[in-house]
Amino acid sequence: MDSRILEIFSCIKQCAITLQELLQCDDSGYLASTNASGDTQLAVDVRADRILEDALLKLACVGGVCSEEKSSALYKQKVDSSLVESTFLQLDSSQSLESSLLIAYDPLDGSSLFDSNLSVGSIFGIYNGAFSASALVAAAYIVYGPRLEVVLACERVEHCVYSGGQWRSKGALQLESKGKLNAPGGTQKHWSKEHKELVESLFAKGYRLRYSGGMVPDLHQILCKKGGLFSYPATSDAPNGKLRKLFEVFPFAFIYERAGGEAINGRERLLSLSCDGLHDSTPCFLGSTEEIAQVRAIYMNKER
Ligand code: AHM
Ligand code: MG
Repeated sequence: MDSRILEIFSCIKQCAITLQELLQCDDSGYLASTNASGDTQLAVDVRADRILEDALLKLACVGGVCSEEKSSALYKQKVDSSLVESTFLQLDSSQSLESSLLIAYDPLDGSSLFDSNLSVGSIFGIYNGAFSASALVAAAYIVYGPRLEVVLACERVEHCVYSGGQWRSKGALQLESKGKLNAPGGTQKHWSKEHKELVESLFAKGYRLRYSGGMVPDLHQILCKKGGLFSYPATSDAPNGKLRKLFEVFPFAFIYERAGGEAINGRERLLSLSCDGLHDSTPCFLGSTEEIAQVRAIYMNKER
């Protein structure tokens, strides 16, 4: 594996320990501020964002970062790989470096679950030179649950658990062609007729509802149980879905494809989609191949 990606994975594992400690605090309060998507920020969202920004930008191989909590990307100047923070430039989001890895991350996904002590996560997409799906070369996520876990995807999808002060590999995660779990996101009264048909057809086939409201634990559960479907569709109140391409959807699409599954927007492969803005969102369906075939059958039939 590319040594730069190994270095980033190692940094993510180190940050996971720090962030897990941060989450032990009892501060589930909201701030007065909102992020670029208009979500009210928690104090822990902002603190997690800074911890990751500081750690990732210290790596010489990282040329820039952007996050769900930032309105624009932060790029290093091209001239020097040992930059200190004061020499970072904040540039327009359309600018990118040619030869450095860029990281898009969601520092604390599902943070609205934090006050009720449900699992939350962090998500990372590692992009080569530009924030676009075709430049995605690796992805990772952290799950803060009863255990601290990370999943790292490059050629394969490695599942690691923090135990006894050490990271241990639990081997590769691989999906079977069909599962039993159904995790349908979005407000039901805003679902389309096709989406209701899809969800009902899965339940009629015996699928079980497994939806926590946190995409990291929901998608992690499907991976660990080897199959199923996670969906966050277009809805009447959010025609482009809710989940953001760079920080959430593309990294998980990469992970699911590497694990033998598929990831589409209803018709097209998610990793073939363009991305015009840092905070663009898309409808998304991620799962094992049989469930994705059912999504295609229903959604593509709609267009005939
Ligand atoms: P966030 O990044 O603001 O936390 O929002 C993303 C989360 C996902 O983890 C989850 O799948 C989705 O929002 C849940 O949304 P909903 O409550 O509409 O089902
Ligand atoms: Mg998120």
